[in-house]
Amino acid sequence: MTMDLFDGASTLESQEQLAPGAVLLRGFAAADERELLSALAEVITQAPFRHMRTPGGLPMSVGMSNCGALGWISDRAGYRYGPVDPLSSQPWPPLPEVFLQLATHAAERAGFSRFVPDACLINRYEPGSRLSLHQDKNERDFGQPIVSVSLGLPVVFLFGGLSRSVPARRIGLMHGDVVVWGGPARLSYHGVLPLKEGFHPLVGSQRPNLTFRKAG
Ligand code: MD3
Ligand code: FE
Repeated sequence: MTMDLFDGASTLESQEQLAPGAVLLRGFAAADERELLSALAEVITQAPFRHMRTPGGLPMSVGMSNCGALGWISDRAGYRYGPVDPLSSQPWPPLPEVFLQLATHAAERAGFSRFVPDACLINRYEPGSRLSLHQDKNERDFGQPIVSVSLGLPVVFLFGGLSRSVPARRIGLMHGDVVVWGGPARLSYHGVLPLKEGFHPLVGSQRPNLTFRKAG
């Protein structure tokens, strides 16, 4: 456990291996919270949150957007990555430098020294929003990790195994927590329980989550 004192604010950081390849960096993003949130707000003015539809046609409860060269898209045609925001017919906004720095530093800390994400999926949970158990399989190279950054309200994250039938562990993820999912954990089933009501002083009644990927 390390403690950093700066600007009158203090942050507690710790590092924990959840499973082979899965590293939880508690508080890793806390020092950058304001820069991250203002960069996020700028991205969202260009590519607003929207409720994408599953291939079955139902709107997802999580609002989503993207930044980076590629963005994750779900619609009646299926799940995929693409360079253009279907709402604006424009390229997704570029990855803000503070996003890129955070993702590469977190990956490095977890032992992935050459992670260069080209996609950031931005999920926005509101009270009641959930994400059912799934695998992330739309990326080209499963040798590359995914880095996730939790902001705002806390949530219970479900971390399962390589088959749907493995019972999932429940892990609390809070504002500033970063998880690197690589190696044997890369294809684990995972999900998020419904977000509870609450209020975060900087973020309000929501949970933005950033997931950085090397998609192409
Ligand atoms: C474990 N997002 O966007 S982040 C997703 O909190 C997604 O918004 C969740 O699952 C969220 O696909 C979870 C943690 C996460 C992300 C990707 C993973 C865990 C993962 C990929 C493989 C294994
Ligand atoms: Fe996922």
